[in-house]
Amino acid sequence: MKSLLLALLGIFLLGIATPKETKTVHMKIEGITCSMCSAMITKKLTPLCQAVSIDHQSGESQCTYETGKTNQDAIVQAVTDAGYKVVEIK
Ligand SMILES: [Cu+2]
Repeated sequence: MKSLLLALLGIFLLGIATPKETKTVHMKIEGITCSMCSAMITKKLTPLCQAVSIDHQSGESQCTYETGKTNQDAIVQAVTDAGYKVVEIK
């Protein structure tokens, strides 16, 4: 139990010490018809991403995330959960 706490503390301190690495995923999302759709997806992505931008006319979107916090698959899954489909990842 004590070692677990120490391990957690270590991870915590490491998280502070290391600069956060970010990546941006560019996706084309299908099924967006209006600004409400992009607002819905943004709401789903906000807990995962530092920055989200979605063009509701083209479906082109960008999502910047911390590599240690989440990954591309989780982001695609969040879009899917919102009821939309990622058709292209760049
Ligand atoms: Cu809509």
